[in-house]
Amino acid sequence: MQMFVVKENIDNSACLSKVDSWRVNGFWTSGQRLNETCQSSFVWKPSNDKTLALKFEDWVKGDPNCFEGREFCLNLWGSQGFKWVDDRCDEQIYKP
Ligand SMILES: [Ca+2]
Repeated sequence: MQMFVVKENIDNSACLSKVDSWRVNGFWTSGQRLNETCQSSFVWKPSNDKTLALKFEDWVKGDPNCFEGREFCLNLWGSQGFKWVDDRCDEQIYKP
């Protein structure tokens, strides 16, 4: 499984173009809540010492919902057109 690490602020069409070229069903990105609390905003974290503000958002309707108070990571969900979903960071989304 690949991780889509956003290293610079790109627009949504560039993001989706990259995703589509990989032909996968979904994967994690470097998007995370700034802190592990549901009130914390999402940012891109290309490394432990760097954060980037989101310049666009493309959430699935109803997300981010921080379900059960444990969804701190951002993935692109294939069955939802690679829109964004917040999910548990330990969730295994790759199913061979
Ligand atoms: Ca969610």
